[in-house]
Amino acid sequence: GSAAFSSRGAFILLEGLDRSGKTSQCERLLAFLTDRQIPAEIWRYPDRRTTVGKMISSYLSKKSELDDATIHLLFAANRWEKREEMEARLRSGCTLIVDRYSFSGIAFSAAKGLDLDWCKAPEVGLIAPDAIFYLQIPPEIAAGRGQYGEERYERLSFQKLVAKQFENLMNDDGRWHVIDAQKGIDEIQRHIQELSLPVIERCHQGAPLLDMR
Ligand code: FDM
Repeated sequence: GSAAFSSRGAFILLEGLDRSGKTSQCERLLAFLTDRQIPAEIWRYPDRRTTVGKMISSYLSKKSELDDATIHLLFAANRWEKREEMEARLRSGCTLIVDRYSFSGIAFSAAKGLDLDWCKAPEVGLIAPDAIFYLQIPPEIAAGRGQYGEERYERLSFQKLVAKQFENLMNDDGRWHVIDAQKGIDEIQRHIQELSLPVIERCHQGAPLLDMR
């Protein structure tokens, strides 16, 4: 489309377990949009490049220990520190394809047993996605896609708990799309593209930015 710049870009989020294929789907969606002259870029959380992100990265690679509440708040802070820039990018007309966000934050911490409402609280007021694609895959199948690495959380027993939390977070407000991540990579991508284009169009037409609540 050529009506691309009239208003803001869309915030398109991909969520799912490790090995669900989020990252390749983000890359393909970027290539697709770029081809169609739709300005877009990929963002991923955690953003390990910031000071907070470096603390998170050190925790994930088990180079440091933090209690569950503290790491939860650091992940949230890592989104807050990028909030202004995110808003500016969206308002400039750029669509953001985001690889993990608040729902990973909530699901991973709640899977450890932290109170769900407490987990949600620091996310309130962040920018909310316009569409969420949940790449759904049975944890056993994801685990079978290759050896987990050495990072924290890369254990089947824990991934099962995270999956339960994700399913619990989904709702029918129209933004959530459950995608069968066991389908072929091209089929999944076509599905994501078809669902994304009308959302991007709506945002270009001036649909207001949403807040996490
Ligand atoms: N993760 C990610 C969280 O626990 N909370 C968060 O807020 C976010 C964004 O960190 F295991 C977890 C999810 C995953 C790890 O790994 C980050 P990747 O490979 O960078 O997605």
